[in-house]
Amino acid sequence: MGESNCGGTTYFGGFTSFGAGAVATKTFLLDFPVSVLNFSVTVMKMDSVDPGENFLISEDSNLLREVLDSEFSMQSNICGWDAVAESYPMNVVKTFPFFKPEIKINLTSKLDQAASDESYGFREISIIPLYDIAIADLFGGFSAVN
Ligand SMILES: [Ca+2]
Ligand SMILES: [Ca+2]
Repeated sequence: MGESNCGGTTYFGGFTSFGAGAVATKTFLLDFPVSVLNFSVTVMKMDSVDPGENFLISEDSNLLREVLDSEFSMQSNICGWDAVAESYPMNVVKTFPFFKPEIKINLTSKLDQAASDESYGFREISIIPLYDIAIADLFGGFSAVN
């Protein structure tokens, strides 16, 4: 899988790169105990994605978020072979409980045609740990300093 350009912005995947059956997977190590994660990724629908051909974000085999093709604020035929080179990225955010030392992210879609006909591109993945600690535990750990 490679990169593509859409409206002057470089995306991972996208036109001629991420079509039917494409899966992007990466495991991120978390070097500290985490109880809640905030995951975000910027997604761009490209060319002529058909209704219901949604973008899927999973943690291992657990679906975190199904991004509907209709959620994108754009028309069809953006950044395809004969298409308008404009960019309408959408930031997708999901916060969820998480208790493992690493997280395997899978990005795929319900596209059923070649990447030269319909595709999704993505960029700017972030994984932010959120500590779900009771306030009593948090302040209980401090020592008094005069
Ligand atoms: Ca299709
Ligand atoms: Ca097309």
